[in-house]
Amino acid sequence: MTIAFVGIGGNLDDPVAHVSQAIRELSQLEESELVCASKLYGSKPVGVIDQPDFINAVAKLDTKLSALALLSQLQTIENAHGRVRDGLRFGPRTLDLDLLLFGHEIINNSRLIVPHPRMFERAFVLAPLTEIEPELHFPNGASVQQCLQNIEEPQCQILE
Ligand code: ROI
Repeated sequence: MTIAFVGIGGNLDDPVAHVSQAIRELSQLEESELVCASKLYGSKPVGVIDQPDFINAVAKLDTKLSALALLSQLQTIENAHGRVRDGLRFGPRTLDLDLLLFGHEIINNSRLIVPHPRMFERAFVLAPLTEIEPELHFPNGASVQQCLQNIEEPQCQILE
């Protein structure tokens, strides 16, 4: 079994519903258990800023799947949520599931890079990750809390 962390985000068509539903779907994945999920966070768009605010969360899974098999399952869930890959890489989406961490593995192939290369500077990943795993250290030794503190404008809040 491997502990995996999945980043969840969306900013179209009732994103609270999409993210909540995605967490329920992650709890039903084959050969996997949902250990816990963070609360939902509201966040300002990072990257392409001219788009609606996002809802974000992070889930912790304990899985027997390989990293690539888990990635395929995550893409199946994204597609079921009507995710359209229309070429706008950082544009709005109903549901985005990112495999952030897979045990202590470092993976770099044409389908998958783990740890997720942009997670270290994204408060919308680090804040929910800190909530559920405050003592986490990444494969490079950096701590999740330290990375979060290094971000100047987190712009990410627990949804009331
Ligand atoms: N910004 C926020 N706040 N949350 C996201 O999930 C998110 N996802 C993305 C981009 C467009 C980079 N920005 C985001 O893919």
